[in-house]
This record gives sequence, structure tokens and C-alpha cells, in this order.
Amino acid sequence: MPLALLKHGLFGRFQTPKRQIPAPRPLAKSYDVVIIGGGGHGLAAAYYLAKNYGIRKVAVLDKGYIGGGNTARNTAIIRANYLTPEGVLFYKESMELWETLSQDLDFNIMYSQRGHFTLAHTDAAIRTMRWRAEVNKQLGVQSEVIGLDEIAKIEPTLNLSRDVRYPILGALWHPVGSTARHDAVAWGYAQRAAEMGVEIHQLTDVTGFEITGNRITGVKTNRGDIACGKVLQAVAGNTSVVSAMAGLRLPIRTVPLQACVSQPLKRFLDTIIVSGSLHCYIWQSQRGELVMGGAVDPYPLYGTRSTLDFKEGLQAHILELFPFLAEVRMMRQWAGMADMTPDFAPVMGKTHLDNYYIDAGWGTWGFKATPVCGKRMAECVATDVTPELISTFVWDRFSRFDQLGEAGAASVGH
Ligand code: PYC
Repeated sequence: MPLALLKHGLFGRFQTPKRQIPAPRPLAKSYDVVIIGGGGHGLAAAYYLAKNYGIRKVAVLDKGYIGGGNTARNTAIIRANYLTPEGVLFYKESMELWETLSQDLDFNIMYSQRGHFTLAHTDAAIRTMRWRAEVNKQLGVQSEVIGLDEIAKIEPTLNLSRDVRYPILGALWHPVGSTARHDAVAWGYAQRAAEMGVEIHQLTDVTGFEITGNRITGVKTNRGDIACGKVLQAVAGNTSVVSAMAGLRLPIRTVPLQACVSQPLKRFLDTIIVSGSLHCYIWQSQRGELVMGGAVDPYPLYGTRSTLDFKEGLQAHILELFPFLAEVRMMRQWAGMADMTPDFAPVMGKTHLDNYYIDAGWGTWGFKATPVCGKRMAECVATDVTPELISTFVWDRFSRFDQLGEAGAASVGH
């Protein structure tokens, strides 16, 4: 037996594991930047503020634990095959950051590039996919409409029979579609941000703001009040509640988005498969579990309960794609909260107050935007200039009827 293992067996239990982020401490009286929301986005913004701009007197506040909200509740799909040029360019930059994120953070986020199919079951879907493919290719994102022979070569277990309710006619193939381990992303950013001096305060609930003139001068929390230079709000699923405290009303509807995983199975599925018409998507995790989801719940609700309706509907559709899964058991089911905007595009950047910035409206695609959103929101907060890449996502576009129209790129039904 190796000596190191023997030593660990004999003495290891007496060692206290190293803390990944510093132990909790009292809130300071003031911070240069207060970030509300300790999910992937808020933590990424804190990391890039410290790394790219040397702004380290930063507090990240979370009412629960870091990465415990939508970061923990999404299904970790990463892609850039959007419909609008603004969306494609934004997610393209995110993909570039994802590709080197494990190395950049020196933290294994289990990034896995596996390819992504959006299946077409109707002529109308084929038309939209051709449109998407052309926009994507024009902007340098790999994306192609392919036929059944090619689909069968890449994913041979998919049911391509014509003898089903909605036969597959073709697919939008996005070879760089990927997945990553969501909690590792939050922890990677948290650890590196904390090493640079960022304070992370969990169980810290924001209850209001002190607003003087056109500025937020203080943030009220259940652990005391703090003064602040700037405030960034990144609270997916709770956007309307927090923004209302700052007097900002956004056209956001919050709906539950459910998902589930199966028991672990021997690996048979290499890619990510999405069917907009059947309202379902599926991929197989490194543990062998099938990660599955479908349409958002059909009514606004602040609740993360699971429903039998969802499970039954989803499984019926998944079985049309993979009939041999009929005996497979489901292990876990959960829900996240999707903040939907009318045009299915996010709300990012400066707001009606001089020192209050917002990162919101992610609907069903917040996870894949984590790195680019962190990087560009940090730039916006540090320089007080809205980066060109996110300038179309401004909050007041709705009052100017200047919407983006990203619904055609949604993976799940709404
Ligand atoms: O946009 O890829 C996506 C997605 C999958 C599940 C929810 N959103």
C-alpha cells in the first residue's frame, strides 16, 4: 500500500478540509460594488471586476447559498445557434470563453463539447432552421441543416421512422453545442473571485435600497445595511421583486421550468437533442443519467414544485424519440424559475438610476451566457459604458417597441 494512502487512512480524518471560500464574516460598512445574487452570473461578474479592472472591494450577496438558485436548476446546455445577429454574436463570445474556462479558472468545470441537434418535424421548422443556419454561418458559428442520413450517422439510436406521429424531417446541427457542470462553474468563479478579495456573503437577503436622488446609496439586508458605490442585480427568477425595490418595472413574466434525470444507463447518447415541436430535450450526463426537460409551465408562478403533468407529457414525447427507454426510471425532478421577456432576449446594462446595473430576463437560457454576461457586465459596471455587444439588450427597449425577436431560437416551448 502506498505510504501516502496509509498516512491518510491513519491520520486523514483529523485533517479539516480546506475551505473553498473564506469563512463568513460581518458585512463591511461599505463596498465599491455590491452584487445581488450569488449565482453563476453574479459570481462571474465579481471575478471579472477583480481580474480585469482591479475592483476588489466587492460584496456578492445571496439570500441562500451560492449557485443554489437557477444555476443549480438548469440543465447545463451551452450553444450559440441563435436567430438574431445580436444574439448569435453574444453567445458566440460566450462559447469562446467556455472553451478555455477550466484553464482560466484552474478549476475543472467538466466542459464537454458533444454536438447539438434541433430536430425539425414540420416544413415551417425547416424554414426557420435554414434561416438560423444562414445567420449563424455568416457570423462564424458552426450550424447546418442536415437530413436523415447524416442524423443517423451521428446519432444512430434516434428513432427516424416515418411511422410515428411527428416524423423527423431534418435537423439544425450545431457541432460545438456543449455542456458543463453547473455547480463547478459557480464554485470556480467564487473561489477565484474570493482569492482576489471579493467577499461572498451567503444567507444575506436584500430587503430594500436607500435611494438618494438618482443613486442607490445603501443596500438594506437582513444582516445590516451597507453603503455602496455601485449595485449590480443578477437574481434570475426573482428579478421583478428586486428591481421593484429600485423603482424599476420590467415586462417580465416569471414561470417555472421543470426538468428531471433518469437512473444511470450505459452510454448510448453522445449529443444533445432538442425537439421544439415535441417540447422536449435530452442528453446523457457523464454519470450516465439522462438529463431531460420540456416546455415551461403554462402560467406564471413563484414556485419550484414538480408536477405529474410535466413528467407524463415529457416522457411521452421522449419515448417518441427513443422508444427503447420505456422501462427506464426517473430519479429526480425539479424546477427553476424563468424570467421571460416579451422578445425572449435578456435585459442587460445600465438602468434609470446612475449606479444601478441589471442582468436579467434570461428566460430559459441563462446558464450558457454565464461567462460572457459576467465579463460584459463587469465592463459595464467598471467603465460605466455599455459594451457594444450588449447594447441592444437595454432595459428601456420595450417602451420604444424596439424588440429583438429571439423566440425562434428557443429550445423549449413557451
Ligand atoms: O436554450 O438550449 C436551451 C435550453 C435547453 C433547456 C432550456 N433551455
